[in-house]
Parts: sequence; structure tokens; C-alpha cells
Amino acid sequence: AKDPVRVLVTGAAGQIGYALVPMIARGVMLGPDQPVILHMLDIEPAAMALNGVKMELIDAAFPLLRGVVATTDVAEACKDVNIAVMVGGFPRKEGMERKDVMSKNVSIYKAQASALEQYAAPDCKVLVVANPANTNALILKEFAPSIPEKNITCLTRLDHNRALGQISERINIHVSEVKNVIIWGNHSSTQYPDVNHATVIPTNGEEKSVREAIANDNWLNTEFITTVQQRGAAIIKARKLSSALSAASAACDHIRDWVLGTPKGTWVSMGVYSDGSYGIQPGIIYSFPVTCEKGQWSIVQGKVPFCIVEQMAMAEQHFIISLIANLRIVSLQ
Ligand code: NAX
Repeated sequence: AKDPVRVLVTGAAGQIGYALVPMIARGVMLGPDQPVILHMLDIEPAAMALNGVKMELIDAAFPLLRGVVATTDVAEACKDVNIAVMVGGFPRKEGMERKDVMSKNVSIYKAQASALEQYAAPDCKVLVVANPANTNALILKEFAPSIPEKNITCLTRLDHNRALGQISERINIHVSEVKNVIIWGNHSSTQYPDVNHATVIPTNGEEKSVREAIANDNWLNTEFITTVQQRGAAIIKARKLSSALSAASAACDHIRDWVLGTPKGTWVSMGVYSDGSYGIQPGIIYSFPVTCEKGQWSIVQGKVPFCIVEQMAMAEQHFIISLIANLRIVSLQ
């Protein structure tokens, strides 16, 4: 039997956490033969709720679940974890200035970065879900220099899956028959869902491009893009709560493909640090098309043209880079 893998979920008492931990315990993230030990972190005000989630995990009698650590202590939460899914954070609320939200996230992600550096398994793979996801991942990367930068990623798979879903609904085929959309840039309403390389493969038909399969190109250039970009807001309007089960499912897809590999001929979207591909400034966290093999992602090259370099992601990340530089200067003095 395989040794159990330790998976950390921060913000585990929240709504994404509540959808995510049972998926992990059922093998959706790491496979049906991979035992897991769940580490759940939340903050003091949520400690009781967190313990309630732990009770339910025990009550669910998951065959793959070999242990549960539920704690408000960051060091204990990070101890020996192989996978870290960062869902806890401080999203922007109405009326808050960006710099206030950013300073809060800098202090949260700085502390969690240090704890991961000190206590996590050396090859720990990190996925940041909490918004602003690209920026929080950048903060984590900046403050955890001993974690390889290839191991720090953020979630844009939900946007990717939303794009696949919209296309399959439009032409009435199953979502598994659509592939290779690309989410460029940020996880936010300004990201750019790109179908220019996407294809459909009906079970008894021939593979063709999505642009061929959807005769009404105008839909692809207009409504499709805004629907994907604004899907999060539409869910909030309908549910009075933000996306949770789809976010949890996308987080499982992201880690599963990263660890177990993407199918041949298929790529997925992941927020990863830029190596300068496609002219994106090296070092920032940006969503690219990637393939994964043996636990490593690599950026798919040559998928130009794409027209929109996501400016907001870069503006926010430049802001953070200078904020962190200032913090370093202050702490050196
Ligand atoms: P909830 O508010 O339900 O849960 C967040 C949890 O994090 C709470 O239990 C809170 O106590 C905890 N928390 C806060 N600060 C913490 C800290 N310092 N350490 C540990 N835990 C902490 O939010 P939920 O709906 O679960 O969403 C979580 C995050 O995911 C939000 O930031 C949200 O914006 C983001 N999302 C990101 C998505 C993506 O595709 N990247 C999509 C879904 C979601 O909107």
C-alpha cells in the first residue's frame, strides 16, 4: 500500500474548504488508491466550526483518510505536508482600498510562507486559491525563497473549466469532448479566455477546432468571453454566496493533473511564475497553458496569437513587488 500523502487546506472551515476536504478524502485529488492525511488550518474565531468539520470527516468513514489534523497553529498545520492548498485569506470587501487588502494579505501570506519553508516537506507543492490568487501566490513565493518557485502556483482552472462548460453547453456535446482552451493572465474578471486553439472531439466524429464547430463566431468573440469573465459574479447573484463546489473541484483538477500528469495532447491552465514566455515579465505569477509530466509543469509554447496581456494582474503584482522591497528595506534598517 502507498504511504499517505499529507494535504494542507487553509481556511478549511470556510465554504470552499467544506466542499474540498471530502473530495480530497474520497481520492478525487490524488487518486482512488492514494491514502491521505488532511491538515486543516483556520483562525481562532473559526476554531469551533473547524472542529465540526473534523467531526464530520470522522463520521464519513472515508476509507482513504488516514488522519485529520485540525488546528489554528500555522506551524502544526504545515508540518510535513506534501501538498498545500491555500484557501484562507482576506478578500477585498466593498469600500476597502487595494493597499489595505494587500497589506493584510502580505502579513498572512508572509507568515504562512515562512511556516511552509520551515515545516513542510521539501518538495511541497503549493496551490493558492484565496483571492487575489495571483498576488497571494506572488507574496508566498517572495517570502519563501527556499521553496522552488516551480512549486508555487495559483488557481485559474475554475475559469478554464467554466470556458469548457460554456462551449459544451453551446454546441450540446459533453464537456469531456472539448479541450485546450487557455486562460491567460489573472484570475479575475479581466482574464482572457482564449478558444483559438481549442478543439472538440465528438465520440464518433473527427476532431475539429471550436471556431469551426461553433458557426456563430460572434458568440465566441462576445458573450462567451463576458460569460466566463463574469461567471463568479453570476454565481454570487444566484446563490448569495460565491462559487464553492466548482472552486473545490477545480482545485482537485489542478493538483491531480500537476501530480499525475495531463493526458497526451491536452493542456490545462495554471497560474505559474513567468519565465518570460510570451513576453510576460519574468517572476510574476501568470496563467499560461501548461502540460504536466512526472510532477512538473511546463508552459506550452507557440500558442500565439493572443491579444490581451492582462494589465491588472501586472499592476497589482508590481505594487506588491515594490511593497515587499520596501518591507525588506525597513527590516534591514
Ligand atoms: P470563506 O470566507 O467561506 O472561507 C475562508 C476561510 O478562511 C474562513 O473560514 C476564514 O476564517 C479563513 N481564514 C481567514 N484568514 C485566515 C488565515 N490567516 N489563515 C487560515 N484561515 C484563514 O471563503 P470561501 O468562499 O471559502 O473562499 C475562499 C477564498 O477563495 C476567497 O479568497 C475567495 O475569493 C477565493 N476564491 C478563489 C477562486 C479562484 O478561482 N481562484 C474562486 C472561488 C473563490 O472566490
